[in-house]
Amino acid sequence: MASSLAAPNASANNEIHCQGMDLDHHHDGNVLRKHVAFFDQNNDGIIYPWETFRGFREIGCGILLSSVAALFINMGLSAKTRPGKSFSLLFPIEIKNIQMAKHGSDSGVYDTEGRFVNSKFEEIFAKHANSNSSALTSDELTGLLKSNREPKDYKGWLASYTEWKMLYILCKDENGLLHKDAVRGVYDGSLFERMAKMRELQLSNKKSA
Ligand SMILES: [Ca+2]
Repeated sequence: MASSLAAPNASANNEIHCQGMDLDHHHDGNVLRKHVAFFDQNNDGIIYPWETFRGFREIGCGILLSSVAALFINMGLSAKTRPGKSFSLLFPIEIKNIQMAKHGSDSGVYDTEGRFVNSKFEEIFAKHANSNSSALTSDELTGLLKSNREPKDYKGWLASYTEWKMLYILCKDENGLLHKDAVRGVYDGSLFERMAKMRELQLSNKKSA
C-alpha cells in the first residue's frame, strides 16, 4: 500500500535528498529521541497526529500516505509513551518515553534505552549488502526484514516492513539502491531535516520558475 501511495511523490531527484551527506554520528544519548524530534514541530516534547502529518508532508509524502501514517503511528504509539496516564483521544506521543514504543522484529540498532548501537548498524550491511557493500537493493532489504522477524511477532513484522519500505521508496537512488548514509541519517533523524530543506528548496524553485 505504501508504495502505491508514495510513488507519485517520489521525485527523480531522490538521490539528492539522501546521499552524499557528511553526517554527525551520535554514539551517546538517546538517539531514538533525535530520530523522532523532527516531527515535534513546536518543540514541546509531545508529538500530536497533526505534527506527524506535517512532518511526513515535509519529507515529500502525499496527503493520503501522510494521513494514514499519522493515524497509524500516533494511535499505535501514544499509550506506550504515556505510562500511568489516562487515554487521550488526541493521541499524543511523549518523546521522553519514546524508547518504550520500540517494536520487535527490528534490527537492534536502538538498544532498550534508545541508544544507537553502531555494531548492529554495521551488521545490517555486512550481512545483507552483497551486491554493493554500502547500499541495499530491494531484494536485500526483503532479506533483512525476513531475517529480523521474531516468530509470531506480527505487529513487529508490519511495523518494520512499513518503515523500511517507506524509507526505500523515498530514498532509493536511480539504480534502486538504498545507501548506508541515508539509513544512518534516518536513525539519528538528520536525514528528515535534510529532506525537508531540499523539498522546500525545490518548491521555491518551482514557484520562481
Ligand atoms: Ca509538539
